[in-house]
Amino acid sequence: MVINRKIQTLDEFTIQQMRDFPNATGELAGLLRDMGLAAKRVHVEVNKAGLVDILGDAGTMNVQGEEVKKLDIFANNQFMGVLRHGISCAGIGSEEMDDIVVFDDEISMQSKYVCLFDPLDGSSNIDVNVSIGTIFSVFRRVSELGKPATKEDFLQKGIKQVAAGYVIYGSSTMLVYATRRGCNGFTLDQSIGEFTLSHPDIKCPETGKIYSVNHGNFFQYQENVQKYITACQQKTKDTGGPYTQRYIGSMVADVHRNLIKGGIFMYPSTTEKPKGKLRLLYECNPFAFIVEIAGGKATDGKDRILEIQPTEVHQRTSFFVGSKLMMEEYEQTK
Ligand code: AHM
Repeated sequence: MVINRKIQTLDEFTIQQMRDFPNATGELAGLLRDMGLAAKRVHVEVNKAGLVDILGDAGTMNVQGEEVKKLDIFANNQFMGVLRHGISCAGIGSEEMDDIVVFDDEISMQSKYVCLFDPLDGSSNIDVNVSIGTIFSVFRRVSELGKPATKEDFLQKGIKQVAAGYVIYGSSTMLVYATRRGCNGFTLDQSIGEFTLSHPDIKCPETGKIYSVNHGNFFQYQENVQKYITACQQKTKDTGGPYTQRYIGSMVADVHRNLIKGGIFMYPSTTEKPKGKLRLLYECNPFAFIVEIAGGKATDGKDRILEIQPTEVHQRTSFFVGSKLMMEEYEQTK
């Protein structure tokens, strides 16, 4: 049998990266491995979602007599479970839970990281077989090791993230994560059950032709946003266009596509949602970090997302993210 030595798994990659740092403890590599493990379990479940009639609806018993959980609850339990039982995480914050959860066993209290996540983003797409995802953000604790994590560990500016990533459950399942050293993508090779490096050193193209926004809200957006969207529609060959509108309604899928192909994603505030819809800590911060590391930009329409001082775990913000030149074009629209 010929073994393809070019294949590098997520574990091999993170361990190799760690070797460059003589003082590294391996905790971050462990945390990323844990996230990969939970992602694989969610992948299996997401791929069964269409069989819900056979396996049972949420809240009922499936054919094995097990209670069927809603996919987002299932995903939350998986990510929380691996982090609780791992050795790298002192606590979590999740879209699915009102408050942070602090792991107060002896081992977890020695861990230097906390993690925030949206276990299953794009919930409106779960039942219709459209790509959904998981988003996560990792901070180094500011509280004392050996003691329980505190809210301050979670309410740090996005710029302080040590790592951030997402998993897209799409035509294939991919895990993408960024640290200050770069952004890399791993595709799940189902034949060996491992995430393998498929998109090394991802760079967001400086510009692109895709804009992603919910057009249904057009008349609720502020004037400069309406003007920018109109300008996108008016692009011709002579002005760098024509642009294409692509909006799935799963941010993970929309931003992933624009990260790879070049584009801009916008979820502006609306008259109905003046603070925006998306969550700063586990939706916008991680994507802002990933896209900036890949060379793009992210703002709330005015200020850099990563500089916002959070005041609550479930805080919302308007969100603009994507290719550098497209973001600058938006910023210049008055
Ligand atoms: P969710 O937390 O209910 O999944 O909502 C988050 C999702 C994002 O993935 C997506 O970009 C946005 O909501 C779509 O919202 P809308 O349907 O208002 O355009």
